[in-house]
Amino acid sequence: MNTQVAIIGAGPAGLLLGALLDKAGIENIIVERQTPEYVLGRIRAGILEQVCVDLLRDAGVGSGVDMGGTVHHEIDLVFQNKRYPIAVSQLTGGKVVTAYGQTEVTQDLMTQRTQLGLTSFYSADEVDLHDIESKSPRVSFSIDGRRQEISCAFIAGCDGFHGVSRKHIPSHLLKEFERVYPFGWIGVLADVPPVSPHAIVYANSDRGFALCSMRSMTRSRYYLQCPLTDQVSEWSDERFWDELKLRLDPELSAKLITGPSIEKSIAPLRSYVAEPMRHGQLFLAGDAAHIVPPTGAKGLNLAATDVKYLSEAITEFFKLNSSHGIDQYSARCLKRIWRAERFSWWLTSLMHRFPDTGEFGQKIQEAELDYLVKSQALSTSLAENYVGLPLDFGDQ
Ligand code: RFL
Ligand code: PHB
Repeated sequence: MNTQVAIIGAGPAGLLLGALLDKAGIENIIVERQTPEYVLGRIRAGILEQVCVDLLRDAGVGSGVDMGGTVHHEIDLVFQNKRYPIAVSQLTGGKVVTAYGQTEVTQDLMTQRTQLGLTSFYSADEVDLHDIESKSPRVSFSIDGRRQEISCAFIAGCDGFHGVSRKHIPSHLLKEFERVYPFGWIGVLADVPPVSPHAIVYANSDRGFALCSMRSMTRSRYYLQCPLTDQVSEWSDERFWDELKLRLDPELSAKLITGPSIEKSIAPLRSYVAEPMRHGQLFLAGDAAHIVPPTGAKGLNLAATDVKYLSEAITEFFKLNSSHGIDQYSARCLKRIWRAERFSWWLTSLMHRFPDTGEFGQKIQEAELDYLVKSQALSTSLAENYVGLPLDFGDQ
């Protein structure tokens, strides 16, 4: 098989890249290790920046988020049992975020890809990359035991943190930056109305962090900080709801509607960046190149901007015969990535209980939160990062 771009991974990064390239008239094939059902079953992101919503519209799948998304103008911070609204929209000249699930984004892109008749291989085993330093790289894989091969001009490694692509960058050329946090998040999805439908709630309690989010007016997503050693089986629904109530302010606790969970999982928290994001004809995008802890809701949004830059660069190469975009790709992405890494690390540090910082650490957090909600300068800093810094931030 021949194509212009072979995309490894059918998560949001791979699917969105495929859609944007197709719009620009560039052929692409996606190779995914899992089944479509498995990909859709992973419950992850829920908050989209405006830049991400605009990209979904550009890719031709805006109707899902336009009809099913809930626009948020505010986020709420809870500490010392009190809730403080941060008017992110007012503080950023009218910018908003939209609550719309990664599962829904993925489903919209998958449906469109099927309707357009674009080629995707799911359940691909032993995916391998070849000759990435040459002008004609290849991707090989097995479907039902039969070996297949794609020849292409570029390979996009959109295969997430545990994918194969990044491993093809020689280790002496790849610099990795990492911080692993000493706790995880247990998340529950339930068909109950969200306790706070118009603002995501981030709670710093002396029992640990809690987050109230949503997927729709009838489906909620909640998270609790938990020890990394915890197993999902140790968290009955009842234990989860009881603990969540203890970490929220009294008004929200009283309003919380509980019900049976439809999904429950534990995720570790990590900050990670791999530099550079290109080697030869291989380009990394999304979680394949970087991870942020989910506290700032930046992971999917960063994947979307990587893919925007990559689709522009590849289009420039094929349509204008210019390598400028592909040569700048890694540096252009990394500027935005490190800003989001800083913000996600800061919000994670501010909102969680750290086992080793004790009461001193908690007092410092409370002093900073108190300053944050009273200072227009610090609230504005939180707000402008939360809605997403402009694409041309710092370029003027
Ligand atoms: P994905 O989604 O991991 O997709 C990668 C795909 O590649 C496939 N794959 C392979 N395919 C072929 N060959 C191989 N060898 C392969 N190895 C892997 C995988 O099966 C998969 O289908 O990466 P992508 O596309 O870069 O997307 C990134 C996002 O998924 C991620 O950044 C976000 O989910 C992070 N995140 C959040 N981001 C936000 O912007 N807003 C949020 O509110 C938000 N909340 C979250 C989150 C992540 C979370 N977890 C579980 C880490 C909440 C949580 C709890
Ligand atoms: C989610 O809805 O899953 C979500 C929302 C906000 C975050 C992280 C996850 O910061």
